[in-house]
Amino acid sequence: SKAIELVAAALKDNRIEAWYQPIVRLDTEEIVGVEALARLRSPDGTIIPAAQFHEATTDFRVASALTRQMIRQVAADVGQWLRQGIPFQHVGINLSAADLACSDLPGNLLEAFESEGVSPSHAILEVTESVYLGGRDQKVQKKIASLRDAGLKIALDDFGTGFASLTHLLTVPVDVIKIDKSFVDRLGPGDVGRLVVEGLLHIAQGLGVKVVAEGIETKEQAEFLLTQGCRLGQGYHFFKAVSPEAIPQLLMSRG
Ligand code: G
Ligand code: G
Ligand code: MN
Ligand code: NA
Repeated sequence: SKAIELVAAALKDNRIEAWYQPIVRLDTEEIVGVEALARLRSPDGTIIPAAQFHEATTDFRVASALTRQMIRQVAADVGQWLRQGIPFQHVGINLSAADLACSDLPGNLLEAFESEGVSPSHAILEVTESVYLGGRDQKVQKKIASLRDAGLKIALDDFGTGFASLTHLLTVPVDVIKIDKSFVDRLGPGDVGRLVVEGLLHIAQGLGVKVVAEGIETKEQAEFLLTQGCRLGQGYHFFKAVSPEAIPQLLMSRG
């Protein structure tokens, strides 16, 4: 497809970049982490968001190469920030189905981080249900276990949008749940989103799992989430993804 060719060409020419969206404490708006988001620089210099080439992650070869490039970039950026003395905590890295099914993760991630002198405990792997593929697969279970043994954390991304979200809480060791934007969009009185968020926060609290609400676009959403006990969030109300060059100053002033 067009997206696959676009990404394959960009990988070849080194035109895939990691940009970073801050994750904040909803009470103080302090930045507690960032999510790495792939951006494609087209030959004319324009930045293309992942939404426009996301389909490429269905091609296992291109998807593995994309993740490898993102991991290398993230490790290099975080290494630089830490050496500069920036108060850096966590970076979320989005995985594709290919990464747990067939690529050499965790090996390449641990290698990339080690070569930049970055502890893997700074990384949170964001896996969606489709990435996890049910979680009963022995190979996938073993990879997740060895990643966690190495100090990485696991976040369930787009939580609530799959067919078996709750089942995943039984089968995957989870450190963070990311509530999908589709629920955050529907927090009005009596809205289903509100009920889902309330229920999820209750479940997460019982499990001792952190919750991040995604796609927060208004002050009202942020305030409602906070009153419900959701402590962390991300979204355009706070920050869009920014280039790596913008991160040190953001973390120095808001970290
Ligand atoms: O950044 P944006 O809103 O355009 O992202 C659109 C989609 O692409 C989201 O589902 C996001 O999780 C996904 N995405 C962004 N960056 C990456 C990446 O580095 N790897 C993978 N596999 N998915 C990504
Ligand atoms: O699937 P995932 O949760 O990784 O997707 C994250 C994507 O959502 C990113 O590509 C990011 O650009 C986008 N995003 C982040 N915050 C907002 C927001 O407040 N509004 C909208 N529309 N998109 C957002
Ligand atoms: Mn994500
Ligand atoms: Na999401």
